[in-house]
Amino acid sequence: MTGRHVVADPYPWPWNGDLRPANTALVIIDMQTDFCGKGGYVDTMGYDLSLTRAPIEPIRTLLAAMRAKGYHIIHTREGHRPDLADLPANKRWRSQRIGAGIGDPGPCGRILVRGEPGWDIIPELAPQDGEVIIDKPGKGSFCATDLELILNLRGIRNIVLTGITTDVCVHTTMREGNDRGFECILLEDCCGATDRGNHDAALKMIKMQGGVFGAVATSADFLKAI
Ligand code: C5J
Repeated sequence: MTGRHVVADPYPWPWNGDLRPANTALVIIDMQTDFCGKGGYVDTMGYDLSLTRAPIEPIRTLLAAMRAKGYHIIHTREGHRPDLADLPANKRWRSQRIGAGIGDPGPCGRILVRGEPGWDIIPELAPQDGEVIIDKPGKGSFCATDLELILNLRGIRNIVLTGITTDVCVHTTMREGNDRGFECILLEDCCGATDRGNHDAALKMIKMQGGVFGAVATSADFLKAI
């Protein structure tokens, strides 16, 4: 086996050993107050914030190392236009049904609305000047965004997935990226879900069929490889 590989499950990643800063992006998904901060969307729904906050420190360490080595860094934010023109009625209805209406006022401003305090990326993982930020109205980062164009223009082939939540926006983005031919890896300690069982199930799904969506590793093994 030639090239550079991460010890990963179910195969040494990436498949072709071509792991370089120029062709690899760290994608940090939705590390926003709404998903891991007090008074945000996830907190309003009553889920355990310790689960979605768990990846903050591992991502911070990884981010510092990858910045230092010159890897592409991409952040995403889930959120909607203030006039809610990009919010599907059924998405709004479902959130209102459980008392966390997207677009409605909350302790961190209007829930999941662009420009509101809850929609901001948390200070610990704030983007630096020059890093790409993708604003997305959906769960997947490729849907109704320019992410694919940016990856292609930069010659990026490998995507390192981190962020929250493992089973929703991270998984959807991994599936979208994989279908587009990108080589994806999810770093398990750099992700979190609102339910531990869902986090574990999401990791298991990736590993089926020889790596149906890519591979899974720890950030420690990833850092060793780079
Ligand atoms: C959710 C996300 N769970 N960022 N969004 O609604 O995973």
